[in-house]
Amino acid sequence: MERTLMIIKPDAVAKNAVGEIIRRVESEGFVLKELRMMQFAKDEAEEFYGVHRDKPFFPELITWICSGSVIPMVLEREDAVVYLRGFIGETDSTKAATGTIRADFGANIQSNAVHASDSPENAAHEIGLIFGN
Ligand code: 3AN
Repeated sequence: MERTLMIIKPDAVAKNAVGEIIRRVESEGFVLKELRMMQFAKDEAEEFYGVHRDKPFFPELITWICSGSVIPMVLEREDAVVYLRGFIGETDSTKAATGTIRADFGANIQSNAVHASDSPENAAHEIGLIFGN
């Protein structure tokens, strides 16, 4: 069994899509291990998205992710990291495959409904940042 971090982002929370997104991941065999509702402070968001610090979209990303409530959760399943990344669809919601969470609930490359860790190492790091060790 492997654990990954998923975050329901401000756009999807504002759309009342939380229940449907959790229903979909549970239907795929993910087991919910931790869950909270929070709003990122600027310094927390900058740490969380630290790998993107030098990207042109970084300031806008930080402002946006701090703009409303988010719902991070730890999900457990066999092959959780790779499976969830495939299941949510690609980063840009306008390009994500039909029926994926990002296609159904996101709008574009920034407002893309959910975050999912991209490696087991990053999952452990991100889970630690949000839920402690
Ligand atoms: P993913 O979330 O699929 O791993 P990353 O790590 O490349 O994608 O990007 C992290 C977040 O940064 C994305 N979820 C998105 O909200 C934002 N982002 C990525 N690329 C862009 C971009 N070109 N313009 C605006 N926001 C972006």
